[in-house]
Amino acid sequence: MKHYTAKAHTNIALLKYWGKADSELIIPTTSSISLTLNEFYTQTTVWFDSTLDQDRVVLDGILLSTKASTKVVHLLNLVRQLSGLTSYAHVESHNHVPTAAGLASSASAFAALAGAASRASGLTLSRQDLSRLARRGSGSASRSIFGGFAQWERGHSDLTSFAKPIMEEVTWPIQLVTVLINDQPKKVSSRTGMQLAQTSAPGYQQWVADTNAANSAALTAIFNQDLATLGCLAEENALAMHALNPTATPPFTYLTTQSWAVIRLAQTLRNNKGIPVYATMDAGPNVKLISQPHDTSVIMQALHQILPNVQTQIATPGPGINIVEGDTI
Ligand code: 2P0
Repeated sequence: MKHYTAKAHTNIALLKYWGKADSELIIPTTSSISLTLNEFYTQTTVWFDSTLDQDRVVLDGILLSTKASTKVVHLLNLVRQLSGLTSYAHVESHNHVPTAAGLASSASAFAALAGAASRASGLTLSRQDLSRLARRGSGSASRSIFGGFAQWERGHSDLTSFAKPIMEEVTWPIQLVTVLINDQPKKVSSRTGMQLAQTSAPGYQQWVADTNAANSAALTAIFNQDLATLGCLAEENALAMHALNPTATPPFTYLTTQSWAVIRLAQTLRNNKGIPVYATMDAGPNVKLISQPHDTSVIMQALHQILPNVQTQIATPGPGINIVEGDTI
């Protein structure tokens, strides 16, 4: 059967998804807002093959075990249900989200898989339906269908929970400086972490209410190209999310002493030098600094003063998913 290849970029949430109203369908408790990044992406080719007796998933040249491919097979099963196809599939995926970039690849991976697998099965889904399908692989993947700023509306059912574009062409200067914090603590997966926070952190419902309320303010800030308001909303939301985790049972945290030093640095650069730089953090210790390209050298200088050998990666707004027939894009 025909081969299809999809390229999807990863995204960073400015207002976070941290908990599920329905864990089977991956319906979130909050609407979230993200920025898709140009520099980091996954490229995936899928073709169905009636001679296979199971799905065959190759990631960066390595054939995955049945256990390691569980989430991929789950998404392929949904594609088979939707298309009526019964064959198994070949999946060949290349991640251009280096572990060293400190960014999660599940958003780009499941968006690319949903795109390539749906087209290879004969389906031609709208971007909205593609977002719904990607969501079933990993929640944040719903947002990687779109470029630039996107909003995942939490909705209340499989049909109503999907991402939509806010501003796909970002013409104002915004970048993300990822600060790589190396002394990574023992890892709690985001799936486990969000479940622990949701089921046992006393302030969880307040965080949900605040995040949902912040969505409309963030939309206005994006339309107004207002980095200061957007950055403050993002930093507040990330800090509040990370404040839940140590109050969960059992308590946990993703942030280290070095993460806190970088968060404080952003606050100091703002308060003492008037530089618009705002921190956001996901399910790990790395801090991402939302900032303007214009301020890169001041930020780097300040960073290297507190963490002399720290590594950084700069990312800018990127495009939505691209799907083509064949093996390359
Ligand atoms: C986000 N994160 O909004 C949040 C902020 C991490 C912190 O989405 O369980 O891999 O597969 O739906 O999408 C990471 O969680 O979780 C995530 P699942 P996912 O980007």
